Amino acid sequence: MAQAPSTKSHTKAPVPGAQTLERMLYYLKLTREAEARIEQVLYRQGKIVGGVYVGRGQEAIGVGSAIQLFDGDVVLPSHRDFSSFLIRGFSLREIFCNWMARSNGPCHGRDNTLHIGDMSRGVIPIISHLGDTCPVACGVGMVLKWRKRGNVALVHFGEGTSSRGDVHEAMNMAAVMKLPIIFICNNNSYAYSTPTEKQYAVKDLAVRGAAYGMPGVKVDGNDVLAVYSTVEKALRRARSGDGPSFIECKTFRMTGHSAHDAAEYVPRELFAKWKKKDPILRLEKLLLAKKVLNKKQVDDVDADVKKQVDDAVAFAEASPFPEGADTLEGVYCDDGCWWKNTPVE
Ligand SMILES: Cc1ncc(C[n+]2csc(CCOP(=O)(O)OP(=O)(O)O)c2C)c(N)n1
Repeated sequence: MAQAPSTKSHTKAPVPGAQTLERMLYYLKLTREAEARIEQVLYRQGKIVGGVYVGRGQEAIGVGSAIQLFDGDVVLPSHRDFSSFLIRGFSLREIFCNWMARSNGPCHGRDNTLHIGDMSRGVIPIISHLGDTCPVACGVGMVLKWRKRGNVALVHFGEGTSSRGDVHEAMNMAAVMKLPIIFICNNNSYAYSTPTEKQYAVKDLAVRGAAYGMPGVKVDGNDVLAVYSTVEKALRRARSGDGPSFIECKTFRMTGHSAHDAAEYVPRELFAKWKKKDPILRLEKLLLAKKVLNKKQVDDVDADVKKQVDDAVAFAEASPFPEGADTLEGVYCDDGCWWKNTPVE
């Protein structure tokens, strides 16, 4: 990843070039294929440790935002933002080892799913207590502001999470302190089995931005280019020192809440309606129409993605589980603890 450029130099959101468009399609497809393998194959084979939450149908949000981050920026993903991990440099091998609780995974089998993070890659691990990531984003935002390098924190959460008190407190604090944070609400229409109309009384959550004193924008979360340009504007604002933004990405959860949930409470016609707006097919169609890629190149991406997922699964399956005693190592902090020995910049 490159350094953050001067941010006051351009006022219009740039259209992504061919290389970025190709990378977007690649990460969309890689995310979809990897999650499908986890949810529809490995979970059913009993090889996944713990629950499985995927972001099928909402991949454009993570891709359209993380793809434009720089060195030193920080992302705080939600449980459905697989792509943020890939784009920030986690390998599929690491990720699959974590889902399968193998000792080669970042958690060495001590935690599972996407509960992984790495400050050197600018990723804060998912926090299970929904909403808690937003105050943490404020802490990150304060450090980034003090460092004065034009970096931002980008935090993802669902519309259900957006009703939690700590999210409101964090957004208020970020606005007052002009912290460089982008609050991205992945509004996928259901919080577990609760539809939006049973959860909040406004039509669009985006209106809340103004209530905190920050821009609030709604965007089609299934259109990766719309997400890209909306996030780009918010990034530019944050990098310039003008403070946070709130972006509501409208999308749909094309699965149950998790792999054990058949989502029988969701009317079937909603799936049919949103399938027509599939973010991957939309971008693929556009790139073919604009001749950014031809059919053979798209097929090559599909084959490459499948090969990479096959490789990661094989690697994880061949990796050992941790030894019993290892599972406690590094869980409690002692004098060798990394943060006690890390000088504060
Ligand atoms: C504080 C808290 N309450 C409840 C849960 C259990 N839980 C996990 S995901 C989820 C649904 C959250 O909905 P939303 O924020 O809209 O995100 P989505 O799962 O739709 O992406 C719930 C209730 C939790 N992890 N933390």
